This record gives sequence, structure tokens and C-alpha cells, in this order.
Amino acid sequence: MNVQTIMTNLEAKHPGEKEYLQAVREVLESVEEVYNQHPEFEKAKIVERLVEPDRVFTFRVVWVDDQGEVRTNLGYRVQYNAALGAYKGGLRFHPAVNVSMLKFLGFEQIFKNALTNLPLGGGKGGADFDPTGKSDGEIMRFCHAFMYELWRNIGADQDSPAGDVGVGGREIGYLYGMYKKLAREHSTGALTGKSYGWGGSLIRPEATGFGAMYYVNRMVKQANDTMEGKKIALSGFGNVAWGAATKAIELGAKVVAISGPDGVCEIPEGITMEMVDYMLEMRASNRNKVQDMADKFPGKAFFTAGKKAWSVKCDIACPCAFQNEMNEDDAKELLANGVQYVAEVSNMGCQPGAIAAVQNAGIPFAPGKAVNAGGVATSGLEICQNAGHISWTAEEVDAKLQKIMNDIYDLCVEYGKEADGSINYVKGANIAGFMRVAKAMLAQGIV
Ligand code: 2IT
Repeated sequence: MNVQTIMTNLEAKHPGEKEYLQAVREVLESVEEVYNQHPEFEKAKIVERLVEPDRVFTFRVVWVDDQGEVRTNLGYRVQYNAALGAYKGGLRFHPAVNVSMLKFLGFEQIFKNALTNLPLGGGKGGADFDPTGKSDGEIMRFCHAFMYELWRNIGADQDSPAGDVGVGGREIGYLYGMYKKLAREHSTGALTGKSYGWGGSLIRPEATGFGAMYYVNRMVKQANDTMEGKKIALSGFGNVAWGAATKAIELGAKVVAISGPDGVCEIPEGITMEMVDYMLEMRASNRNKVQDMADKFPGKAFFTAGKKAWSVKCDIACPCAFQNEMNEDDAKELLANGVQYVAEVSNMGCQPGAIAAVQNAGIPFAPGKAVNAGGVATSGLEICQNAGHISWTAEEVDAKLQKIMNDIYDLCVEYGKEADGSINYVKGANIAGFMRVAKAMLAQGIV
């Protein structure tokens, strides 16, 4: 393979699909050398086949808002690759959602899911629906309308969506309610992230954040260091930041910043569990304002409009919100402030310039597809429980999650160790994930 030739072809075929092209380039650059040692991959055109999704569904979603106005949105599901299992990946509701975004997320999902070593293919979906300011009734009607179109293309052995940005437990409940009605069966494996009591798994809500902190803990240990007293800056205040903050407190670290689209909330003494609990209310309100934390906890949390979490001095920086949320200048500011570790928790949270700046400074950088894999891994554990009609305790799920994250960490080290002994986590995660998928594709023939 020649990365430049492949990218030139892709750019011509998919002009303007920036995020998708960025995600593909990163993976191909990481795997190029290893790939070229396998002539059987080249012969089967593994890369040329892998970069294009198996199929993409686009559909119109119509619903009626609280004022009686008819609203039209676009819904999507990208079924990317099923070499390792049925398609699996979240649904994102956000006004910026488009095919390029879902293709990049679906592409990343293939390798992330492979890293978990569970039988999960890669997919992603969502809609350009903005939950900000919507009432509970509007959210329900939108979810029902969305599923009215999607239901035929999902199922436990076909494609199993979960939540992502803008889709949490409440939305999964509404989506599942309509799925069950249309499919005329209680097929719990058709969606994950369900609430506990009707097919959900304990620890699934916490899993992405917990898993991320298990991974960060290993990065810190690798440097003979500990989490005790470490200052962590998180972006966002959604489900992922909530889980990460909970585990960070447990590990003795201090979360000194969270952020939102409106600005940053600095918490010099570290976030408390009371504040972490309040993050759930902030998300449920659909206001999408981090300032609410400062208003609720005056004297403890301080809001600055228009600033990012990366402006706050910290030891560990963890983007937990959206893609490309850390740019090169942000990374330079973090480095100048003495950051020691950067762990991307959001999918493609850091721009290529930011990653390069961190790596060139000799600071460990870990990519989202490894750090945030605990979420989808626990979705895989939810599917296992659904299929076996069993329910594991929180301790059992958490122990499996920890083992999976430790195994992913070890894989990244195995495949990412450089000649000088340093670890390139980006390369490690990409090669480890890619090899599993490529070998499965090879074994299954030209399909
Ligand atoms: O980015 C992700 O891994 C997710 N949004 C979760 C996917 C899943 O199927 O649990």
C-alpha cells in the first residue's frame, strides 16, 4: 500500500468529507509498514475494501414539536465492517451530524471494537437533531420517529446501536420502546445502553469514563508515577466526563476543570461527588451550559465564558466531548502549563497538530479508540448478558471491564513500542486493531 495514492483516490471520490479522510489517514499511516510486510493483505486489497463502509442508510425523520410545527431531520446509519461481528456503535444526535462525521466515527469504531477482543463489527449512526432546549416530549417523539425508519436494519445479530453524544439512557429507552413495538419482539440485544431492569447492564453508564481512567492509570504507572493528587482537566460534562470524574476521585486524583460549549468551569480544590451527581441534572436539563455548575456551587466552581478546559493548568488532559476539540495551540498551552499525560477520551478529540505537539514534547499521548473502548466493551458485555438471560453484579461487570482495558493497554504497548523504548500509543492501537480485522477479512474471502 502507498498511503498517499490511496488518500488521493479517496479525496477525489469523497471531496469535502474532511473528518472521514482525517481518520482514515491516521490509521493508514500507522499500519503502512506492517501492512507491507503482508503481501496477502495487498493481494486481497484489504485496505481498499476496508476504507469504504459496507453500506450507508440515509432517511428522513419527521416529527411535531411542542408548538405544533412539523420538523424534518436527516437520520443515518453507517454499517461499516462486520468481519468480527454484527455492526456495533453509537447513535449521535447533534446538529453537525453528516455522512462524513458518521463515516469517521464508524471507521474508528471498527478498530476500537477489535481492540476489545469481543465479537463486534463497526458501525455508527445518528441524526442532525439538536437536543438543546428540547422538552422531554419532543425528545420522545423524535426518538420514536427516528426508530420508525431504522428498525428494519438493526437487531441483535445484525446491528446493535448504543448511545453517543446527545443519546443517553433516556433516548435509548424511547428508541427501544418503538423498536419493540415495530419488531413485535422483545429483542434486547438490538440496542445497548438500556436501563438496568429491562436488559441494561450495571456499569454501562459509567463504563466509558471508568475504562478511560483505568487506561490513564496504566499510563501513569508506566512512568512509575501514581494518580494520587494528579490534576485532571476534562472537557464536557456529559456521560463520559461524569464517569471519568467519578473514577478519578476514587483513584485519588483531582478534577480541576470541566467545560461546555459556553466555556470552562474551573474547580481549584477538585470536583466533589456532589458536583459529579449534579452533572447528571445538567445533562438531563438539555440546557447544555457548564455555567450551571458555577451557579450551583459558588465559591467552589468558577465559570469563564468562551474558554476551553485546556486553559486550566493540569497534569492530565482528557478531551471527553467532541472531535477536534483540542488544536495545536491548545496543546502548546497545556505543554507550557506542564501537562504530563494526554489521553483522548472523545473520538478523535485531538487534531493532528495537537497530537504531534504532544508527542514531539515527549509527553505520552493515547488515542480515543483505545482509551474510550470501555464503553463499547461494556455494551458487548450487555449483549452477552441479554443473550444468556443473565445479569451480572456491578463488581462482576467492573472486573471484566478492568481486564479488557488492561488487555487493550498491553496490546498498545506490544504494538506501539519504539526502538528507543518509548510507546507510541497511536501506532500501537491502530496496528493491534487493524491486524485483527485484516486477518478476519482475509479468512472470510472476497465479500
Ligand atoms: O464511541 C463509542 O464507542 C460509543 N458511542 C459507544 C458504542 C457502543 O455501541 O456502545
